[in-house]
Amino acid sequence: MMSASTIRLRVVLGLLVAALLVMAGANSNSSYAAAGRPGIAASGQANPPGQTAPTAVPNNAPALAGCSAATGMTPATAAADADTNAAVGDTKIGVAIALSGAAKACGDSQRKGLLLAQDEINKAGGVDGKKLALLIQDTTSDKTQASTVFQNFIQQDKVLAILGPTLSSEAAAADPLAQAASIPVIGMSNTGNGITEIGDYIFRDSLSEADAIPNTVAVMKNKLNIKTVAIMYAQDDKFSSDGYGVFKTEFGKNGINILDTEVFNTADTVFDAYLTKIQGLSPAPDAIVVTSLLGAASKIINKAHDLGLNQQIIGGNGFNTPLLITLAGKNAEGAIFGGAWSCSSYTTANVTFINAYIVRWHQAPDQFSAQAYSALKILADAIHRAKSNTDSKVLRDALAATKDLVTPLGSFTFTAGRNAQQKTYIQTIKDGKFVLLDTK
Ligand code: 1QQ
Repeated sequence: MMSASTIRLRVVLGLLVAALLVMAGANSNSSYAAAGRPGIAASGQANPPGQTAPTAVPNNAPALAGCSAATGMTPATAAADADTNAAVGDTKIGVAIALSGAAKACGDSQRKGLLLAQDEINKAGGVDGKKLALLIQDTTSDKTQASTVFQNFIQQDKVLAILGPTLSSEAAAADPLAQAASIPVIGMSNTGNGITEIGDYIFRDSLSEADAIPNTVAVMKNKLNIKTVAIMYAQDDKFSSDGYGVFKTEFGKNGINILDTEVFNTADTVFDAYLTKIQGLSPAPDAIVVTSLLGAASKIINKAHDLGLNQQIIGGNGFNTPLLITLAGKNAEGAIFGGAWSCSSYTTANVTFINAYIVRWHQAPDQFSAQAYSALKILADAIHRAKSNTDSKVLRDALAATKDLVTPLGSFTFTAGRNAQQKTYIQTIKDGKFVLLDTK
């Protein structure tokens, strides 16, 4: 029989251990500067720099708020947002995003995701005591300007790494410059083919359309019983034309017949002729597939509705922003598309991100802000593990070694090819909100 004193001793010891654990938890939230070592999060995963231990998962209210239409989404003004401030000793990161032009909506979301992540990291003392400075430059959605921005980051600003550019078209032109200069790049929204094949300094945390679209097509076949389609894409945009290629291949594999293909340019604003031709098809296609950026996609959806075309609309990565609801309104209801992030994913990291984003920007985040936010956290974690904020070669290797990092995108690991590997969320728009499509 255990003596009274032994029991008392054990209780005291137990309380002591618990107190120590709590104190260890509190410590972990301070910056690397203070503790110099990562803390422990609920998942047992090390806290990346600047990420507070996840709060308890609240019920679904915040997430639902995160799924709403893009209320209050104010397009950024390029000039005002170009930030080149870096204090001596700061770790300089180049950010090449589209703050004007065809991809402006995505660039604005990326800027907001990055600034939120930067706030969190720097408020926690930065990475190993050094603040992250984001040198934000507007690529204007143009590949030549994107290359100029990269060149300036490499030759003038001597950045440690580059985040961006927004479009695959821009990346195909600019990324080789960074590869040649051995400057690591993380693409945050590049979903086109062959981006990371540009070289071993090129990474992306954005799921490629080559990975996402086969899942969308499987749903078209197995869940929606679609047998015939008309497909529309922008020939002068790499993401759009690569997306068309993937859809075409997958339709071939799944016995889905392409009745008509309509080719347009990103700057086009009038789609009557293309849609009237589709309306004249007999038999009519079961679905209209659109792989293009947001601007053209929303105009096509509105014009199809005006012409009385009521086919199922299927989209690509360009649909992954609630601004689609703002621009196409009720006409966007029922559109189906695949993506790499969902406001309906209730992981602690995602709900925490959605909460913080809504508090910071008074609006819902989207996939592009989640990928940008995650990209800076991935980069900060790699800088910490590289134990250097000057050596891009060591950083490249640390990035390649990123494994199971907790992010709003889920547990993140780069593939051997420096791509993202994630599940595809098949979403639709219902009552003005993004919701997961029940694919069972
Ligand atoms: C790409 C895309 C675009 C939709 C990003 C804005 O997926 O260019 O790769």
